[in-house]
Amino acid sequence: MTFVRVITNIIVNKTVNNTNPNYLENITWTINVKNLGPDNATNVKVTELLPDGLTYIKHTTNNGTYNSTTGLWNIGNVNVDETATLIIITQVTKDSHNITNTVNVTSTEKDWNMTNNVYNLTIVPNSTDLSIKKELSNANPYIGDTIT
Ligand SMILES: [Ca+2]
Repeated sequence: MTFVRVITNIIVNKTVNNTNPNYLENITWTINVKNLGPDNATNVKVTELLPDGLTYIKHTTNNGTYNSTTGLWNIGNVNVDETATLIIITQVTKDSHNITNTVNVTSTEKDWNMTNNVYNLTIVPNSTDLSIKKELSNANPYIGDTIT
């Protein structure tokens, strides 16, 4: 009598359409989860909790449901060579600080390679320092003064 052990290799990755956005700009995150096998995966769950500085706007997915409050993307089954995609649009609500967005994936089956189950992506928003403050020729103008 032998037991056949079910083994999968789920991988997750993430891209963003702009790693150097402006303050209050909307940016689009794309998260892909793929099953490299050899077996099908069930109860696949992804944690994609938006960090401070990213405000949720909307999302779409081809598989499962995403809850922006809990950050849980509940995919369910991912068969071998299938890819599930989640696209999230966020607004950048923090400037001058790096923002790291982490995602990780789990499944019921044993994943023989856990190193590709987590993906971090960091964006660097532009500073909102108003250049006009720095470039005023006269920082304390009087009424009638000409400021260049
Ligand atoms: Ca894996």
